[in-house]
Amino acid sequence: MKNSSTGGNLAGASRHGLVLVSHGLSARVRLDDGTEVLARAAGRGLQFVCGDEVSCDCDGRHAQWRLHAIGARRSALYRSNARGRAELVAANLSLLVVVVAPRPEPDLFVVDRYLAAAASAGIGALLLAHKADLDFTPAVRTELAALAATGCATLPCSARSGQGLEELRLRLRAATVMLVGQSGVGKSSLLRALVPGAEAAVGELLRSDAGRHTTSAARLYALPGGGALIDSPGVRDFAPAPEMLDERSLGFAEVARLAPHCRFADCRHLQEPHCAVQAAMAAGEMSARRYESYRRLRRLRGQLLARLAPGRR
Ligand SMILES: Nc1nc2c(ncn2[C@@H]2O[C@H](COP(=O)(O)OP(=O)(O)OP(=O)(O)O)[C@@H](O)[C@H]2O)c(=O)[nH]1
Ligand SMILES: [Mg+2]
Ligand SMILES: [Zn+2]
Repeated sequence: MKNSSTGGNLAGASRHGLVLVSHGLSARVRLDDGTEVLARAAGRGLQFVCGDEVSCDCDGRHAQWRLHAIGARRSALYRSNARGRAELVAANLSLLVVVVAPRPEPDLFVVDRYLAAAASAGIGALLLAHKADLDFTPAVRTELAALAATGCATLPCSARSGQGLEELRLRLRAATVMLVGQSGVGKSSLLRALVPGAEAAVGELLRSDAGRHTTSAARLYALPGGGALIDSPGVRDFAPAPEMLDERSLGFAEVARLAPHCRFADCRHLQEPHCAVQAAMAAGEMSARRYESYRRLRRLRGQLLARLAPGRR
C-alpha cells in the first residue's frame, strides 16, 4: 500500500477517494490510485465517516490534503447519542454483520437493536455465530434459532478453526460490510482471516486491561475479492437513532410481517385490541424475548424522541 503525505504532485486537481478512518475533522482517505493520505475537512459543516466517498484536493503550497465534498450515500447507519440525536456510524454499507460468540455471553437485545437499525436503513444483515469451536448455552441456541426463524440470515463460523470462512467469503464478495458486536467476540480476528496483511495495517489497536488487543476506531479494509470490510470497536450497548427507525415495526422483521393484520393501521402492538403481533406472541409464534425486546425499543425510542423535542411523543 502506498503512503504519501501529499500523494504525488497533482496539486490542485480534485481526486476521488474513500474514507478509511474518520477522526472528526480529518480522515485517512484512500485515493482512487491507491495512495493513502490524511485529509482535513475544508469546512466545518462536513460530516464524514468510514465508507464515505469523498473528493479531495491538495493545497500544493502547504502540502495539505483538503476534503471538500462528500458523495451521495447509498445507505447510512446511525446510532443515537444520549440526547436522541442521530450520529452517523458508517456510510454506504450493503451488509451489517452482527457478531456473537459463546464467550463473551451474548446480549441479544443489542443484537436485536442492530438488526432493527439495519432493516430500517435498508441495509442487509447477517448474524454471525462466531467461535463455532465453542458451544452456545441451550438458552442462547434457542434464541439464535428464533432469530433465524424471523428470516435473519445466520452463519456459524470460526476464525480459529476456519469453519464457515469460505461461505463467509462468498457472502461478503463485492459487499461493503461492517463487523459489529460486543468486545471480544472476534471481529478483528475475522478481519485478519478475511483480509491477508490487515494485521500490519491495524494501527488502531489498544491494549486492554487484560493485555488483549482491542479495536479503538472503525477502519475500512479492501476485501481481496472486491468489496470492503469495516472492523469496528466493541460495544456494550447500541441505541438506534429514534427518527431513523421504521415507525410501524421498528425494524423487527416479524412485526413488519404481522402488522398489516392488526385492526388499527397505527397499532403500536402494545395494548391495542386485535393486534396480530400480541396474538402471535400469545400463541408462541413469536419469541417472548423478541417481543420484550420490541417493547423495550418502543420505550427507548419514546424517551429519545422526548429528549430530542421536549413536549413531543
Ligand atoms: N475460541 C475461539 N476464540 C477466538 C476465535 N476467534 C478469535 N478468538 C479469540 O477471541 C478473542 C477476542 O478476539 P478479537 O478479534 O480481538 O475480538 P474483537 O471483537 O475484535 O474485540 P474488540 O476489538 O475489543 O471489539 C481473542 O483472544 C481471540 O484469540 C475463534 O474462532 N474461536
Ligand atoms: Mg477488535
Ligand atoms: Zn398490532
